[in-house]
Amino acid sequence: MKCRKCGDRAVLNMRQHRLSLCREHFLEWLPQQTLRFIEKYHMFTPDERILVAVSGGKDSLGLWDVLQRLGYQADGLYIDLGIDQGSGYSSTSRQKAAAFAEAHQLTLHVVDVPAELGASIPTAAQLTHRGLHKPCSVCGLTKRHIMNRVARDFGYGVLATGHNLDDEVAVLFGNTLSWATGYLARQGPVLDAEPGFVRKVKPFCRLYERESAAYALLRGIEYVYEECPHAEGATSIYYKDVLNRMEAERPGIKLSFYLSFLQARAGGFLQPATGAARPDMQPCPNCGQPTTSGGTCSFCRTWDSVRSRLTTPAEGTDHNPPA
Ligand code: Q46
Ligand code: ZN
Ligand code: ZN
Repeated sequence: MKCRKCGDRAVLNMRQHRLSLCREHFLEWLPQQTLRFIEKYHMFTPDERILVAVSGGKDSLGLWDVLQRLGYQADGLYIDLGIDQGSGYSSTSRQKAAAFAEAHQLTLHVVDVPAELGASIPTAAQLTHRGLHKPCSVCGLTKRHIMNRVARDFGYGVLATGHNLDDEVAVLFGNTLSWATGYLARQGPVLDAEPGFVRKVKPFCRLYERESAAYALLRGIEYVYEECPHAEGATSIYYKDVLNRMEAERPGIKLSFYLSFLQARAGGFLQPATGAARPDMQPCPNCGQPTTSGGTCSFCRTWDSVRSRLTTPAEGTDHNPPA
Protein backbone atom coordinates (compact mmCIF):
# COMPACT_ATOMS: atom_id res chain seq x y z
CA MET A 1 0.00 0.00 0.00
CA LYS A 2 1.56 3.24 -1.17
CA CYS A 3 0.92 6.89 -0.41
CA ARG A 4 -1.11 8.41 -3.22
CA LYS A 5 0.88 11.66 -3.00
CA CYS A 6 4.50 10.50 -2.83
CA GLY A 7 4.58 6.73 -3.34
CA ASP A 8 6.16 6.05 0.07
CA ARG A 9 4.75 3.37 2.35
CA ALA A 10 1.23 4.38 3.44
CA VAL A 11 0.36 4.26 7.15
CA LEU A 12 -3.37 4.60 6.68
CA ASN A 13 -5.66 3.18 4.06
CA MET A 14 -8.94 5.11 4.13
CA ARG A 15 -11.21 2.89 2.08
CA GLN A 16 -14.13 5.27 2.54
CA HIS A 17 -12.16 8.01 0.73
CA ARG A 18 -10.26 5.60 -1.57
CA LEU A 19 -7.12 7.22 -0.23
CA SER A 20 -3.88 5.89 1.27
CA LEU A 21 -1.33 8.25 2.79
CA CYS A 22 2.09 8.10 4.37
CA ARG A 23 2.69 9.58 7.81
CA GLU A 24 3.83 12.96 6.53
CA HIS A 25 0.97 13.40 4.07
CA PHE A 26 -1.65 12.14 6.51
CA LEU A 27 -0.47 14.69 9.09
CA GLU A 28 -0.92 17.39 6.43
CA TRP A 29 -4.21 16.03 5.11
CA LEU A 30 -6.14 15.91 8.39
CA PRO A 31 -5.65 19.59 9.37
CA GLN A 32 -6.47 20.61 5.78
CA GLN A 33 -9.69 18.62 5.92
CA THR A 34 -10.54 20.16 9.28
CA LEU A 35 -9.95 23.65 7.88
CA ARG A 36 -12.22 22.83 4.96
CA PHE A 37 -15.03 21.85 7.35
CA ILE A 38 -14.48 24.92 9.57
CA GLU A 39 -14.87 27.16 6.52
CA LYS A 40 -17.62 25.20 4.80
CA TYR A 41 -19.89 25.26 7.87
CA HIS A 42 -18.84 28.79 8.96
CA MET A 43 -17.74 27.55 12.35
CA PHE A 44 -15.47 30.47 13.25
CA THR A 45 -13.07 33.00 11.78
CA PRO A 46 -9.37 33.51 12.57
CA ASP A 47 -10.31 36.59 14.65
CA GLU A 48 -12.47 34.67 17.08
CA ARG A 49 -11.25 33.21 20.37
CA ILE A 50 -12.13 29.55 20.66
CA LEU A 51 -12.61 27.49 23.80
CA VAL A 52 -11.89 23.80 23.21
CA ALA A 53 -13.54 21.37 25.63
CA VAL A 54 -10.68 18.99 26.42
CA SER A 55 -11.34 15.62 28.04
CA GLY A 56 -7.77 14.32 27.82
CA GLY A 57 -8.82 11.88 25.08
CA LYS A 58 -7.51 11.57 21.52
CA ASP A 59 -10.27 13.55 19.80
CA SER A 60 -10.25 16.68 21.93
CA LEU A 61 -6.46 16.85 22.29
CA GLY A 62 -6.08 16.11 18.56
CA LEU A 63 -8.54 18.91 17.79
CA TRP A 64 -6.68 21.36 20.03
CA ASP A 65 -3.43 20.39 18.31
CA VAL A 66 -4.92 20.89 14.83
CA LEU A 67 -6.42 24.28 15.73
CA GLN A 68 -3.16 25.60 17.05
CA ARG A 69 -1.28 24.23 14.00
CA LEU A 70 -3.79 26.05 11.79
CA GLY A 71 -3.05 29.28 13.67
CA TYR A 72 -6.35 29.71 15.51
CA GLN A 73 -6.51 31.28 18.98
CA ALA A 74 -7.70 28.24 20.90
CA ASP A 75 -7.62 27.82 24.67
CA GLY A 76 -8.67 24.66 26.52
CA LEU A 77 -11.19 23.84 29.21
CA TYR A 78 -10.81 20.71 31.31
CA ILE A 79 -13.63 19.71 33.67
CA ASP A 80 -12.50 17.41 36.47
CA LEU A 81 -15.56 15.27 37.20
CA GLY A 82 -14.01 13.44 40.15
CA ILE A 83 -14.46 10.03 38.49
CA ASP A 84 -11.57 8.36 40.25
CA GLN A 85 -12.57 5.66 42.67
CA GLY A 86 -11.23 2.40 41.34
CA SER A 87 -10.33 3.88 37.96
CA GLY A 88 -8.28 7.05 38.39
CA TYR A 89 -9.97 8.21 35.17
CA SER A 90 -10.29 11.90 36.05
CA SER A 91 -6.83 12.32 37.54
CA THR A 92 -5.17 10.58 34.57
CA SER A 93 -7.11 12.56 31.97
CA ARG A 94 -6.52 15.82 33.84
CA GLN A 95 -2.81 15.13 33.86
CA LYS A 96 -2.81 14.45 30.08
CA ALA A 97 -4.68 17.68 29.36
CA ALA A 98 -2.36 19.71 31.60
CA ALA A 99 0.78 18.12 30.11
CA PHE A 100 -0.39 18.92 26.57
CA ALA A 101 -1.13 22.55 27.50
CA GLU A 102 2.24 22.92 29.14
CA ALA A 103 4.18 21.34 26.28
CA HIS A 104 2.53 23.66 23.75
CA GLN A 105 2.37 26.69 26.07
CA LEU A 106 -1.38 26.93 25.75
CA THR A 107 -3.92 28.27 28.25
CA LEU A 108 -5.98 25.60 30.00
CA HIS A 109 -8.90 26.50 32.27
CA VAL A 110 -9.60 23.79 34.84
CA VAL A 111 -12.88 23.45 36.70
CA ASP A 112 -12.73 20.99 39.57
CA VAL A 113 -16.28 19.76 40.12
CA PRO A 114 -15.82 18.21 43.61
CA ALA A 115 -13.96 21.32 44.86
CA GLU A 116 -16.31 23.81 43.27
CA LEU A 117 -19.69 22.15 43.60
CA GLY A 118 -19.18 20.04 46.71
CA ALA A 119 -19.27 16.49 45.34
CA SER A 120 -17.90 14.34 42.56
CA ILE A 121 -20.19 13.37 39.68
CA PRO A 122 -20.64 9.75 40.92
CA THR A 123 -21.55 11.02 44.41
CA ALA A 124 -23.95 13.61 43.01
CA ALA A 125 -25.58 10.90 40.91
CA GLN A 126 -26.01 8.65 43.93
CA LEU A 127 -27.64 11.45 45.88
CA THR A 128 -30.18 12.51 43.28
CA HIS A 129 -32.81 10.80 41.22
CA ARG A 130 -30.74 11.64 38.17
CA GLY A 131 -28.31 8.88 39.07
CA LEU A 132 -30.52 5.87 39.56
CA HIS A 133 -28.79 3.92 36.83
CA LYS A 134 -25.77 5.89 35.65
CA PRO A 135 -24.11 9.20 36.45
CA CYS A 136 -24.27 10.32 32.79
CA SER A 137 -27.39 12.43 33.18
CA VAL A 138 -26.04 14.61 36.00
CA CYS A 139 -22.63 14.58 34.28
CA GLY A 140 -24.01 15.86 30.96
CA LEU A 141 -26.08 18.53 32.67
CA THR A 142 -23.07 19.71 34.68
CA LYS A 143 -20.63 19.70 31.75
CA ARG A 144 -23.03 21.66 29.50
CA HIS A 145 -23.55 24.25 32.21
CA ILE A 146 -19.85 24.68 33.01
CA MET A 147 -18.76 24.82 29.35
CA ASN A 148 -21.25 27.56 28.59
CA ARG A 149 -20.45 29.47 31.77
CA VAL A 150 -16.68 29.46 31.22
CA ALA A 151 -17.07 30.43 27.56
CA ARG A 152 -19.29 33.37 28.50
CA ASP A 153 -17.31 34.47 31.56
CA PHE A 154 -14.03 34.59 29.63
CA GLY A 155 -15.48 36.10 26.47
CA TYR A 156 -14.96 33.21 24.03
CA GLY A 157 -17.02 33.51 20.87
CA VAL A 158 -17.32 29.79 20.32
CA LEU A 159 -17.05 26.46 22.09
CA ALA A 160 -15.47 23.58 20.13
CA THR A 161 -15.81 19.90 21.01
CA GLY A 162 -13.91 16.92 19.61
CA HIS A 163 -16.94 14.86 18.47
CA ASN A 164 -15.96 12.76 15.48
CA LEU A 165 -18.07 11.23 12.72
CA ASP A 166 -18.57 7.98 14.63
CA ASP A 167 -19.95 9.92 17.61
CA GLU A 168 -22.22 12.00 15.42
CA VAL A 169 -23.53 9.07 13.42
CA ALA A 170 -24.27 7.05 16.57
CA VAL A 171 -26.34 9.95 17.93
CA LEU A 172 -28.03 10.44 14.56
CA PHE A 173 -28.84 6.74 14.37
CA GLY A 174 -30.41 6.79 17.85
CA ASN A 175 -32.40 9.94 17.14
CA THR A 176 -33.61 8.51 13.84
CA LEU A 177 -34.74 5.24 15.42
CA SER A 178 -36.96 7.23 17.75
CA TRP A 179 -37.68 10.06 15.27
CA ALA A 180 -36.61 12.58 17.87
CA THR A 181 -37.26 15.51 15.55
CA GLY A 182 -36.39 18.15 18.15
CA TYR A 183 -32.91 16.66 18.64
CA LEU A 184 -32.50 15.99 14.91
CA ALA A 185 -33.25 19.63 14.13
CA ARG A 186 -30.47 20.74 16.46
CA GLN A 187 -27.86 18.15 15.43
CA GLY A 188 -25.12 19.29 13.08
CA PRO A 189 -21.62 20.74 12.79
CA VAL A 190 -22.76 24.09 14.26
CA LEU A 191 -25.30 25.00 16.90
CA ASP A 192 -25.81 28.74 16.57
CA ALA A 193 -25.52 31.09 19.52
CA GLU A 194 -28.74 32.05 21.25
CA PRO A 195 -29.22 34.64 23.98
CA GLY A 196 -27.19 33.30 26.92
CA PHE A 197 -25.68 30.40 24.95
CA VAL A 198 -22.44 30.54 22.98
CA ARG A 199 -22.10 28.96 19.52
CA LYS A 200 -21.04 25.31 19.62
CA VAL A 201 -19.06 23.67 16.84
CA LYS A 202 -17.65 20.24 16.00
CA PRO A 203 -14.72 20.65 13.58
CA PHE A 204 -14.00 16.86 13.55
CA CYS A 205 -17.60 15.88 12.75
CA ARG A 206 -16.66 14.51 9.32
CA LEU A 207 -13.54 12.62 10.43
CA TYR A 208 -13.79 8.94 11.19
CA GLU A 209 -12.72 7.96 14.70
CA ARG A 210 -9.97 5.89 13.13
CA GLU A 211 -8.56 8.97 11.39
CA SER A 212 -8.69 11.03 14.57
CA ALA A 213 -6.99 8.23 16.55
CA ALA A 214 -4.28 7.84 13.89
CA TYR A 215 -3.64 11.59 13.98
CA ALA A 216 -3.15 11.64 17.77
CA LEU A 217 -0.86 8.61 17.62
CA LEU A 218 1.25 9.86 14.72
CA ARG A 219 1.59 13.30 16.29
CA GLY A 220 2.82 11.63 19.47
CA ILE A 221 0.04 13.15 21.56
CA GLU A 222 -0.18 11.55 25.00
CA TYR A 223 -3.85 10.96 25.68
CA VAL A 224 -5.90 8.85 28.04
CA TYR A 225 -6.67 5.53 26.32
CA GLU A 226 -9.39 4.35 28.68
CA GLU A 227 -12.95 5.49 28.23
CA CYS A 228 -14.82 6.82 31.25
CA PRO A 229 -15.77 3.70 33.26
CA HIS A 230 -19.43 4.79 33.14
CA ALA A 231 -19.48 4.70 29.34
CA GLU A 232 -19.59 0.90 29.47
CA GLY A 233 -22.89 -0.49 28.28
CA ALA A 234 -24.05 2.85 26.86
CA THR A 235 -26.53 2.61 23.99
CA SER A 236 -24.24 4.78 21.87
CA ILE A 237 -21.55 2.07 22.09
CA TYR A 238 -24.04 -0.52 20.85
CA TYR A 239 -24.99 1.76 17.94
CA LYS A 240 -21.32 2.33 17.12
CA ASP A 241 -20.78 -1.40 17.00
CA VAL A 242 -23.74 -1.93 14.64
CA LEU A 243 -22.59 0.93 12.42
CA ASN A 244 -19.03 -0.41 12.34
CA ARG A 245 -20.32 -3.73 11.05
CA MET A 246 -22.21 -1.92 8.32
CA GLU A 247 -19.14 0.17 7.49
CA ALA A 248 -16.99 -2.96 7.16
CA GLU A 249 -19.35 -4.26 4.45
CA ARG A 250 -20.02 -0.90 2.85
CA PRO A 251 -17.08 1.51 3.32
CA GLY A 252 -18.31 5.09 3.45
CA ILE A 253 -21.83 4.31 4.67
CA LYS A 254 -21.40 6.27 7.90
CA LEU A 255 -20.21 9.38 6.10
CA SER A 256 -22.96 9.20 3.50
CA PHE A 257 -25.63 8.69 6.20
CA TYR A 258 -24.40 11.83 7.98
CA LEU A 259 -24.01 13.96 4.84
CA SER A 260 -27.38 12.90 3.45
CA PHE A 261 -28.94 13.85 6.77
CA LEU A 262 -27.33 17.32 6.66
CA GLN A 263 -28.53 17.74 3.09
CA ALA A 264 -32.08 16.66 3.92
CA ARG A 265 -32.12 19.01 6.89
CA ALA A 266 -30.84 21.91 4.81
CA GLY A 267 -33.51 21.07 2.24
CA GLY A 268 -36.27 21.61 4.80
CA PHE A 269 -36.90 18.06 5.96
CA LEU A 270 -37.08 19.25 9.58
CA GLN A 271 -38.27 22.73 8.77
CA PRO A 272 -41.03 23.24 11.35
CA ALA A 273 -38.80 22.08 14.20
CA THR A 274 -35.78 23.97 12.89
CA GLY A 275 -37.76 27.21 12.71
CA ALA A 276 -39.39 26.79 16.09
CA ALA A 277 -38.11 29.16 18.75
CA ARG A 278 -37.11 27.69 22.07
CA PRO A 279 -39.93 28.01 24.58
CA ASP A 280 -39.63 31.10 26.77
CA MET A 281 -36.10 31.29 28.10
CA GLN A 282 -35.54 33.28 31.29
CA PRO A 283 -32.29 33.77 33.20
CA CYS A 284 -32.00 31.50 36.24
CA PRO A 285 -32.25 33.77 39.34
CA ASN A 286 -29.35 31.86 40.89
CA CYS A 287 -26.72 31.48 38.14
CA GLY A 288 -28.05 33.67 35.33
CA GLN A 289 -27.97 30.97 32.63
CA PRO A 290 -31.08 30.73 30.45
CA THR A 291 -33.71 28.20 31.47
CA THR A 292 -37.23 27.23 30.43
CA SER A 293 -38.17 26.15 33.96
CA GLY A 294 -39.73 29.48 34.89
CA GLY A 295 -37.54 29.54 38.04
CA THR A 296 -34.23 28.07 39.12
CA CYS A 297 -32.49 26.08 36.36
CA SER A 298 -32.12 22.31 36.58
CA PHE A 299 -28.35 22.58 37.14
CA CYS A 300 -28.86 24.75 40.25
CA ARG A 301 -31.76 22.63 41.50
CA THR A 302 -29.78 19.42 41.08
CA TRP A 303 -26.69 20.70 42.85
CA ASP A 304 -28.69 22.39 45.64
CA SER A 305 -30.32 19.06 46.27
CA VAL A 306 -26.94 17.27 46.23
CA ARG A 307 -25.48 19.70 48.76
CA SER A 308 -28.51 19.49 51.05
CA ARG A 309 -28.20 15.70 51.08
CA LEU A 310 -24.48 15.89 51.72
CA THR A 311 -25.08 17.81 54.92
CA THR A 312 -27.66 15.22 56.08
CA PRO A 313 -26.09 11.98 54.83
CA ALA A 314 -28.20 8.88 54.58
CA GLU A 315 -26.78 5.96 56.49
CA GLY A 316 -24.42 3.83 54.47
CA THR A 317 -24.03 6.34 51.62
CA ASP A 318 -20.52 6.41 50.21
CA HIS A 319 -19.80 10.10 50.29
CA ASN A 320 -16.97 11.88 48.65
CA PRO A 321 -16.54 15.05 50.74
CA PRO A 322 -15.62 18.35 49.16
CA ALA A 323 -11.90 18.71 48.49
S1 Q46 B 1 -21.34 11.38 30.54
FE1 Q46 B 1 -21.17 9.37 31.49
FE2 Q46 B 1 -19.43 10.49 29.79
FE3 Q46 B 1 -19.83 11.64 32.16
S2 Q46 B 1 -20.15 9.83 33.40
FE4 Q46 B 1 -18.52 9.28 32.00
S3 Q46 B 1 -19.61 8.31 30.32
S4 Q46 B 1 -17.89 11.25 31.21
S5 Q46 B 1 -19.11 11.36 27.81
ZN1 ZN C 1 3.28 10.60 1.09
ZN1 ZN D 1 -29.05 28.17 37.60
